[in-house]
Amino acid sequence: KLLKYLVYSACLLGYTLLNAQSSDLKIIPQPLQLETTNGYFIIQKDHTLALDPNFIEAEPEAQLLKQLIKKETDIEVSISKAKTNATNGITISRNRNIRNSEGYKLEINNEGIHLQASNRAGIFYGIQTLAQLFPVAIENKPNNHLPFLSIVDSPRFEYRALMLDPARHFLPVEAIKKYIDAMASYKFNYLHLHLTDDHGWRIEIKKYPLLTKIGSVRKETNGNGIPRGGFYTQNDLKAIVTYAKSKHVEIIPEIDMPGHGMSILSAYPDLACFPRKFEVSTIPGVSKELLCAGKPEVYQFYEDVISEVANIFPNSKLHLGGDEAPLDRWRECSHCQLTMQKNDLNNEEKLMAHFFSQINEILVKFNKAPLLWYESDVESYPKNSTVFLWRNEDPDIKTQEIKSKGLQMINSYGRNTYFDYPQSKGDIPNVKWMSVLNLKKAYEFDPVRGLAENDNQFIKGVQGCVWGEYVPNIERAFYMTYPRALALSEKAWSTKSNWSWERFKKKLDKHLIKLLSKGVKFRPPVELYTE
Ligand code: TNX
Repeated sequence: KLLKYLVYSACLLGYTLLNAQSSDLKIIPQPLQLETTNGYFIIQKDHTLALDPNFIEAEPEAQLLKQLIKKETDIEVSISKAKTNATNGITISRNRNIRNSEGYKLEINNEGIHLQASNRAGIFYGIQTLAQLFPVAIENKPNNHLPFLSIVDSPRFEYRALMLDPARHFLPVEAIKKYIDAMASYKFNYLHLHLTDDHGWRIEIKKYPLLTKIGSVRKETNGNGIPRGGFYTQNDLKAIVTYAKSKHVEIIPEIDMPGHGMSILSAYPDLACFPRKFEVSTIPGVSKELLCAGKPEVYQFYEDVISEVANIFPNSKLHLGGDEAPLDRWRECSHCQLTMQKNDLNNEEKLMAHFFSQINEILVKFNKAPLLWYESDVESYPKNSTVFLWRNEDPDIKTQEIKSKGLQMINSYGRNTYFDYPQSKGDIPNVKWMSVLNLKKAYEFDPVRGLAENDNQFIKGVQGCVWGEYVPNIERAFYMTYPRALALSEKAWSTKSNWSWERFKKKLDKHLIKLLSKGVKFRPPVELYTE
């Protein structure tokens, strides 16, 4: 395995040296506007970093920039917050004319490095761009020389997400933080955590201690020899939220309902339509067991859970899952039939719509809007829902369906964004049903599916999903995420006119080396270097 890795690295290095002449700046995602001129600004010991006194809240970003410069050049610049007219050196200033709250301007000229934004997030993203301008060792350039340029940049989409699945395989807090570090440098701003599933319940809920006591533990391993189990305390999750915020990433928790709930039923079997002994699932697949839409205690359970979840995650979004919930049990159950009669519903699909409208009433109390995996057989979703396109069915038909229902959409179309799928044949032994999703296919993704600008406003963004059935640890999660997430970042942030597979390929080498230097082990995209 090591040998294979060394061979890959050697290919990479060879390719890099061949490309070292390229004057491309290799920024991923590609900025909106980028102009370059000849020359370099040289960072020197006596330079200061002047932070606009009207922009004092950007002090954490100023510190970040100071650390970046120290790491890349070993030069320690001092931060000054006094009003100054100095233009020589490094400046961070507020520019309220930059309308997009994540947008920024970055100028590097013979006077210095000048970064402007209207909000902290913009400064943060400007710094991420700047970080990519420092050379990697094999480029053989002095590390304190930054090329003259002018960048005006802002994101194409407001929602740019990756998803991890610690429900299938638990991932420790430190692992999640490391994941956040890497994604933030590519301007992703949401991390969706799939916290509950058949295979494990991962959030401490004080009112229902058995959820973690029983529901987070698996009886057996899944053939990989690694015992399954683990959960986050509420303080763990709060620490993740705070950490993510410092990187301008918002955590979206998912409580998957009414299906994918074997871990709940193993702890509280009375929440099923037909209580019996249930067990936390050990093999991948879709279960027929749902929480019972006809039992009032189910809604009480969700209200209690959501109230604790709302206290941990302050943001306004809660993912309710809603995927893969076969209706068999509801069809057979007298509680459900009664509920249907009482509410004048004539089929179980309407009961599903009723279920989500009940849950949405709870959400309203806690000031949350629902996110859901889109299923066309669900009669309707609450009006304020944002749904995720995901199934490998005709995506254009689904997109139109979502549009006609007046819902907002996130594009996480499986064949382009499911990073649990293999990057080459045989990458996931014994799993035949997943299609191969290589880097090129990830780059072919069109989030708005060719719709015209005036027709695609309901599409709010994109998400790459690293489902966890075959992802036992964070190393594997990184291997599956990169470099495909670099392709996705360009689809999430850059406008269509700035997409170019040929240029992306040329930019890649520098990023792979940067990722390695951060300890992120990706899958080498060998097919690019051998074809
Ligand atoms: C479908 S996508 C699922 C997940 C699996 C994934 C595997 C979705 C909403 N549900 O439960 O992990 O496929 O690719």
